[in-house]
Amino acid sequence: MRDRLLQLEQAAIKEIGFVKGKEAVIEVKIKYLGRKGELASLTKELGKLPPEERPIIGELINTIRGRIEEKINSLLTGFIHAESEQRLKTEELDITLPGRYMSLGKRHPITQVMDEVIRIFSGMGFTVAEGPEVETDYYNFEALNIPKDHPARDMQDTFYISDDYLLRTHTSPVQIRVMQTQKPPLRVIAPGKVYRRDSDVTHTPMFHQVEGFMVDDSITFGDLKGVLTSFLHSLFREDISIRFRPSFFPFTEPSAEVDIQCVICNGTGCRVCKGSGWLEILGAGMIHPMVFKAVEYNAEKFSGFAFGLGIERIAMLKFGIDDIRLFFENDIRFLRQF
Ligand code: FA5
Repeated sequence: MRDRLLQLEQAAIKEIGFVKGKEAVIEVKIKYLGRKGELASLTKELGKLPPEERPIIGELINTIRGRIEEKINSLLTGFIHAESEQRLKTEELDITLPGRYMSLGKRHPITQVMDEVIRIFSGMGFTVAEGPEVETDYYNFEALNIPKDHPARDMQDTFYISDDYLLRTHTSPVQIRVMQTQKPPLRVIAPGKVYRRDSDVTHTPMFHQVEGFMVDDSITFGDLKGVLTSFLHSLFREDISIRFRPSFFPFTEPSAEVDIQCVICNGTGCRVCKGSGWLEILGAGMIHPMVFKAVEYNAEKFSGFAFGLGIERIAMLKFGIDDIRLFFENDIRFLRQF
């Protein structure tokens, strides 16, 4: 048995000496050391030996297995190393090749302007409130001093869902919702989507407004002008041309609209400003006593101003866009510019 084991070792070592590649080494390993290999079949014969010889031969088998294994493993490591050296030499990395372009998403220009507006008002101490886009007739009109037969309902072409429910036409209903639940002093903005049956170069059926209002015991029209002027100076630039124009809203008295000089034509007149040289961006005024009555505020004690600005119009002026509908066509070539 001892001789046969030593012969097996010699044969294995001789064979290992001739192998030329990784696969061949693995084959030799399986042939001699595998579960059904030659060493395993000799091991099976251990049981036929006299008991006193078994541990001696058993130990010899282990030693031979160790020696063959050591030779095979060192050969295998050599082949693996040589193979990787070879790959390093042939597979060169060309670091001058251009990388794969990963295009990064960007915030939509309307979101950018919205975030900027919220940032500026937050800096002036305004908090943010939200309200539902599907509103009741009461919040969108009645509580804002626009009863059912009021001609002002025609100012905002409404998408009705039923007699009582509609898509809000402005963010002003949020004024009512906030004043019903909070007491003055209040300094609140309410950003969101609004809907009207409207479509041309300066009107879209869905657009964004930011409502703002301030209520305390001695708020004046001067505060309204001061807050809005300082907001517009931060949003555009200090020397932007602004004008306050008298207007009418049933929920404010007195009321005004604010225009900004048209940047598309520099005030000379174009299709965007309809030849006027100005673009209207917001409506505003002192909160009407009837609105205070609807939310059970004492109009003798409190006064306040409110405004509602159109985000798309501001974005048109900021980025020099001459058709509001471009913001919603989702043409990637247009959106990539911002
Ligand atoms: C209102 O919606 C009033 N709720 C604003 C207000 C609030 C007045 C608080 C007084 C007190 P108006 O309908 O003018 O007002 O709209 C406000 C702004 O929204 C406009 O100045 C304009 O910038 C923008 N806007 C109006 N209609 C559209 C439209 N279809 N598409 C895009 N922007 C619009």
